[in-house]
Amino acid sequence: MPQPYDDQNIFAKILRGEIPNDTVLETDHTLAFRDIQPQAPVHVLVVPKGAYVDHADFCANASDAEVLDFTRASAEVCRLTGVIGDGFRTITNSGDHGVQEVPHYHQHILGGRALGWMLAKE
Ligand code: DGP
Repeated sequence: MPQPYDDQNIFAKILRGEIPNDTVLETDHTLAFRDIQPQAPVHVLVVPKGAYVDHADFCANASDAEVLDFTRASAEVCRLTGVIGDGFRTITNSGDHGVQEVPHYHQHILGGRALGWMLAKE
């Protein structure tokens, strides 16, 4: 059973302008801003403005316009931050195993250095 959307989550507050952010790009349906705890020289969060809890919620319930806008915004963030040439990684965490901390769907874009293996080898 998917959890209900919590409009007090930190990204909802950022989207409402209640908390400042370092914006990289804003479009009709998407806001992209720098992560407060960057794990690489470039670490940007791409966030739909709509109230979607996680990847499954966004993919199932966002409109075509929102999905297209999000996808194009993500690509534009890569271009604006200059990571395309050397490469980058996109990550979406979901649920307990994915360790999603903020319950508003988002994509991480990481780059600016060699990022190593996708997952730590055990
Ligand atoms: P995740 O585990 O995928 O839900 O990652 C959430 C990310 O959100 C994490 O890298 C830290 C970032 N974050 C948390 N609070 C804030 C905030 O207030 N501002 C910004 N810019 N990023 C935040």
